[in-house]
Amino acid sequence: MKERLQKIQEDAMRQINEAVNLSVLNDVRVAFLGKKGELTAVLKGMKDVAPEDRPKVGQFVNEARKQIEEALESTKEKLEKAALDKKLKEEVIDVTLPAKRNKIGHRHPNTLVLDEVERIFTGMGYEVVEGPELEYDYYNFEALNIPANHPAKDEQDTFYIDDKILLRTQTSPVQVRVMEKQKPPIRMIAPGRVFRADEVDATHSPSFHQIEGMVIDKNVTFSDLKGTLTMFVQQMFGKDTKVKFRPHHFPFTEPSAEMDISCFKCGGKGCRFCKGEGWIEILGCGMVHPRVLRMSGIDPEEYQGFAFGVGLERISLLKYEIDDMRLLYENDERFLKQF
Ligand code: 2NL
Repeated sequence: MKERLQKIQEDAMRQINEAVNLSVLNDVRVAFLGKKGELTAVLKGMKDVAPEDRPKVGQFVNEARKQIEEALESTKEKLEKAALDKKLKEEVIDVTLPAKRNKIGHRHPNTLVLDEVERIFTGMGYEVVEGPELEYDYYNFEALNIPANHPAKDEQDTFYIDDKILLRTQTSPVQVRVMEKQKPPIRMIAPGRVFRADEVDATHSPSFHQIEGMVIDKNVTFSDLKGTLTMFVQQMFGKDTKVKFRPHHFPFTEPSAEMDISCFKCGGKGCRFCKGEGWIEILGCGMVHPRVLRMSGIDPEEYQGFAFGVGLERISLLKYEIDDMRLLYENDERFLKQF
C-alpha cells in the first residue's frame, strides 16, 4: 500500500511539473484528486485495510494528498503569472505610433443661419413655433386670403395629397394656427421646411426652408415693421446695412412690400456680388390683412400686425457666398467641412 501511494505521489508530482498550461494542470488535479481520481480510489479502498493499519495508511494518504495539493497550487500560481505576462506582452500599446485623426462634424450653413435668426428674434421677445409639414388647404391658402383661383394653388406649383391636404408651400399656416389659439399680443417666428413643385436648378428646389415672422398687438404700425426688420438685418449682415422697401403685393398683407438691403460686399456702390445694383432683395413683408386677422378670430379694429417671410437658403447663399443652392442639399463633406 505504501509503495502504491508513493508511486501515485511520484506520478502526480511529475505530471504537475510537466503541465504546460492551466487546463492540463486541471486535468492532472482531476486524475488524482477528483471523484474517480487515483488517490480517491485509495481512500475508497480503506475498508479493505486491516483495522489496526488504518490510522497509518490514513496518515500516508493525507500526507500524499497534502503534498499533491500544495504542488498543484504553486504550479497554478506559476502558470497564471506566465499567462498574464504573455497577455500583457502581446497587448502592449506602442504609444509612439501616430494617432488616428477623428473626423469632426460641421454644422450645416442653414443651421448656422437659422440659429442666428432665432437668436436675434428671441432676443426681441419672439417665440419660435413649429407646425406640421402636411397641411390643410384651409391653413395654407384659404385662411391667408389666397383665393381658389390663385395661380399659387395650381397643381403645377403645389404638391397635393388629396383635395383637402397638401405639403405646405410656406410656414404661414403655423402662424394662422397660433392666431386661432392665442389672444394677442403675439410675437413669433415660424421656421421650417416648405414644398413647391419646382425643378431643381441653382436657385430652386422642390423642398427648401422658410422663416416667417409675425407680430400682433394693439397699435402696431408699418414703422414697427421697418424698425424690427432693420434691427434684424443689421445684426445679420452688419450694423451699417441700409434697408429699402419697394411696394409689392401679397394676398395676406396690405400694404405689402419687398425689402432690399444695401450690398454688404460693396456697401451700396455696386459690385459683382450685387450685380452692380448696390442692393440685394432679402424678404417680403407687410401689414397682416384685416381679413386674415378676422378669419382667425382676431378683431382688426382692436389689433393690427405685421408679418414677413424670408427664405433660409437665400440667406445662407448670400452670407456664405455660395453660388449654387444644390450644394446645400448634397451633403458633400468637402463642402460642409468649410463651415
Ligand atoms: C414671401 C414673403 C411673406 C408673410 C409672408 C404672413 C403670414 C400670416 C399673415 C400675413 Cl399668418 N402674412 N406672412 C407676409 C408677407 C410676406 O413672405 O416672399 N412670400 C412668398
